[in-house]
Amino acid sequence: MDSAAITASLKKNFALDPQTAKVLVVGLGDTGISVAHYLQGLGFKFAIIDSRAQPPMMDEFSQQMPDTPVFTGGFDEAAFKVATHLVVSPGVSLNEQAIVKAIANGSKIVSDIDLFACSVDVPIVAISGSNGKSTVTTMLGEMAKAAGVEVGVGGNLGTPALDLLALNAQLYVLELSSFQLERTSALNAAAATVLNVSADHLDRHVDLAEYAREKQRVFRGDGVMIINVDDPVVDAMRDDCMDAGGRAPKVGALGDAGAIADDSRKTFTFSINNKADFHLAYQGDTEYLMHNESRLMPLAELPLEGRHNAANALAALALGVAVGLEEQAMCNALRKFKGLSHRMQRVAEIRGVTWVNDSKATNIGACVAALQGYARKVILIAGGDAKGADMNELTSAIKEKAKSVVLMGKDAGLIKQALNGCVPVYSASNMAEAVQIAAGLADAGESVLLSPACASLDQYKNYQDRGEKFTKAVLALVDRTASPKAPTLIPPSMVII
Ligand code: UMA
Ligand code: ADP
Repeated sequence: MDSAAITASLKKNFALDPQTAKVLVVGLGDTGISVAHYLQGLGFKFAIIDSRAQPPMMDEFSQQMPDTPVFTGGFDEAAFKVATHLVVSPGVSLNEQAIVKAIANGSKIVSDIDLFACSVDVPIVAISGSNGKSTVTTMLGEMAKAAGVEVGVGGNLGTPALDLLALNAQLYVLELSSFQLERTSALNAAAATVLNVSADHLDRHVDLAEYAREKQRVFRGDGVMIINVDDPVVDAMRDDCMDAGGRAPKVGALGDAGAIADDSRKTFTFSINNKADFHLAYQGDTEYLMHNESRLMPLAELPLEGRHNAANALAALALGVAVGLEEQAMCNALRKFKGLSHRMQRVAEIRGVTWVNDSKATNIGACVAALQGYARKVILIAGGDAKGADMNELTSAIKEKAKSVVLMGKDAGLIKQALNGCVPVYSASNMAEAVQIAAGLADAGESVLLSPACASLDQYKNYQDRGEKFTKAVLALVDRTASPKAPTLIPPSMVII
C-alpha cells in the first residue's frame, strides 16, 4: 500500500493523523524500534519512553534516530499527558498507572499489529494459542514458499510485524501472543486460529478466562476461523464468535474496530481425536492426515516427534487451504520440516539413553503434551518460574509418564508439593547438576526429557540459554563416560532454527 492509503486507513481506524497526532511509543525494544521507523517513514511526531534506566538498545537507537526524544528511567506521567496515541510494546502491561491514567484522559491505544493491519492489503494469517504458535507459523511459512507464494513470517516469533512491510509480500503469517492481541483492535485476518488454551502468563492476566478472551480477539473480523475441536476452550470460541448473529466477538475493553461478519462465517475444524474438516484417519495400516474424505499424506512422513505435532500440521494445512495454498505443495513442505530448536529436539543418545531438549516448554500444557508423546516412562527435568500457574495440573501426567523427576529453579518447591510423593523427586541447583542426577537415574532404552513447564528467567537469559546449557551438560557427559560405544549425536542439520 502507498503512504497515502496507509495514512487514510490510520485516520479512519484510529484518528491517527500525521498532521495532528502526538504519539508516545512505550518500550524501547524490538517492537518499539520497529514502530519508530514506521512512524518516521510516515512523518509522525513521536517520542519513546522506557522504564529501564539504560535500555540495552538505547545507544544503537540514538545513533539511528538522534533527533527522537527518548525518556528513560521510569514512566514519567508528563510524557503520557501530551500523547494523543500510545503504541505500547507487548512486554509492558496496560495496567501501568501512567497508561491507565493516559487512557482515562483520552489517549488512544494502538498496537504495532494495528499499524501493520492498516498498512497491508494482502491476506494476513494470524496464529495464536498457548503452545505450538512458533511451530505452526514457521510450518505455514515453509508451506507458502513451497507453493511459490512470497511470504513474510514474523510477529511474536521474532521479527516485529512492521519490519516485514519492506518485503512487499503476497501473504503475511503472524504469530500473535495474548499481549499483542489484548491491545489490537484493527486486525481482520484472512485466516486465524487459536491452537489451544492452557494456563500461561497468569502473572499478567487476571485468570485463565481473561487470558482466553484476549486470545479470542484473533478471530475479530470476517476471515476463516480455524478451530481445534479437541480443546473445549477453543471450541467454545467458535460458538461465541457465531453468537450475536455471526458478529465478530466483542471482547476486551479497547473498543470494537473489528469488521462485522455475516451469518455464514467460514470455519474449518481440526482434530487428532475425532473426525473434523482436517483430521487423522487409518486406511488399512496407514494413518493419514486427511482433508475431509481426501488423504493428504501419511502421518509417518511428518518428521516430528509427538502427537501434538500432528495437530500442528493439521492446523497449518487448514490455514493454508483457507488462503488458497496448494495442498500437495504444503505436504511437500511438511515432509521437509524438521522442527525448531528447543522443542522436542533430540540432542544425543548416550549409552542407549536419549536426551531431549524441550526447553521451550515454558508452561504446563507444553510439558503435558511432551510427556503424553512417550510410550515408556521418562526421567523429567523441570522447574523454573511458574508464572502463577497451578502446578497441581502437572501431577497426573507426571504420575503416568515419569519414572522420576529432577527439579530446579524458583518454583521447584511448588512442583514438589503438587507431586506429593507420587514419584521420586530430586533437587538440583543448576543444569549441570540436574543432568548429572538424571544420568544416574536413566537406564538404557529410556529418555531424559528437559520440559520445564516453567519460564527460564529466574536462572537463565531465556529459554534458548537454558536449552543450550542442557545440551552442553549432556555433551559433557560424553567426556566423563567410560563407555566403549561412542554417543550418537544428532547433527545440527536436523534443526531449522
Ligand atoms: N519495558 C518497560 N517497562 C516495562 C516492561 C518493559 O519499559 O514494564 C521495556 C523494556 O525495557 C524493553 C521494551 O519495553 O526495552 C520492550 O519490551 P518487550 O518486552 O515488549 O520486547 P520486544 O523487544 O518489543 O519484543 C516483543 C515480544 N516480547 C514480549 O512479548 C515480552 C517478543 O516476543 C516479540 O518477538 C517481539 O516483540 C516482536 O514482535 C518474545 C516473547 O517472549 C519472544 N513473547 C512472549 C512469549 O512468547 O511467551 C509473549
Ligand atoms: P509457542 O510459540 O506457542 O510457544 P512452540 O512451537 O514454540 O509454541 O512450542 C512451545 C512448546 O510447546 C514446546 O515445548 C513444544 O514441544 C510444545 N508444543 C508445540 N505444539 C504444541 C501443541 N499443539 N500442544 C501442546 N504443546 C505443544
